[in-house]
Amino acid sequence: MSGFAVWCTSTTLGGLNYVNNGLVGINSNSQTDVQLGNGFYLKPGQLIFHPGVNNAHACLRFTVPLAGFYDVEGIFFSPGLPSTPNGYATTDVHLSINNVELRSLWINQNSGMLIFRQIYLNVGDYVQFEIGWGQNNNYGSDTTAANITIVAYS
Ligand SMILES: [Ca+2]
Repeated sequence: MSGFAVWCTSTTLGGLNYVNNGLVGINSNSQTDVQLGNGFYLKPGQLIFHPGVNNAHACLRFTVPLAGFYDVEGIFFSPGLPSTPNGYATTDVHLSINNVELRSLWINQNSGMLIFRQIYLNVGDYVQFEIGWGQNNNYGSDTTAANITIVAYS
């Protein structure tokens, strides 16, 4: 699948790293959609993450470069058509700052969002979105798209 960049840890219990520990991926094409079989359907620049077997959480982390007020917004949804395996992710998504969870939600064939406005953050704080395997306790077909926006007030 060309144009699809994947990040995962190099630690493995045996087998594929992205299966054991989850993954973060992005359609790195700026002009072209990426499609995998009848599953993923990712617009240019679309970010996704996927939990690992045994509920290993994949995470997206932003480390604060400058102290100040920020708006943090994340929108999450299944990246496939409803009739395809990746059209019904069953996951749990968590938002934390410095390992303190602020909010979480379930994704079950739907979409959800986490929004926090005007949060004061210090240099080096980290804002983290994590994904787990959801209510069905299975990581299969759990690819979840993430549209995350973090904006600083000047
Ligand atoms: Ca699941």
